[in-house]
Amino acid sequence: MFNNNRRNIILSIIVSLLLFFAGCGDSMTSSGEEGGQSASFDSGTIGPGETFTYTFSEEEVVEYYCTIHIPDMQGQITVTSNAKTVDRDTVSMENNKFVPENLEVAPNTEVIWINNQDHTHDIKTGNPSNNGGGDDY
Ligand SMILES: [Cu+2]
Repeated sequence: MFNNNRRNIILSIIVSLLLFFAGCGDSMTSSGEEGGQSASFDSGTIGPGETFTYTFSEEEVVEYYCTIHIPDMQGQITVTSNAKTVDRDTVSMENNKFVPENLEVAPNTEVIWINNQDHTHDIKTGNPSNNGGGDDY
């Protein structure tokens, strides 16, 4: 009986992980773009004053949005070797916007998002308008 309990817990963890990875694969294939974005992340909840960082390695345009405040809160990171090389660059979250909305960085730049508001945000790669045909939920 004890073993059964434990097995159920392990099973539910495995199922959760599978669902998580299935969700990732789905959002990548449903982007519909040639090659898609190689950068892919989901920050989870970012509370007031909290930050999220991600280092972009490949030259590409990465679209992202806040799942709580779509469609208003969207941004993109343009990774290009034409951009000035800095170790780290910053995007501020204020007035339910990403500022700047389009940030140009050189490859291997660490971008840090700072939540400067008194409520939570999150950051997820992709474009919500591309999810129309998806069946994520
Ligand atoms: Cu938000």
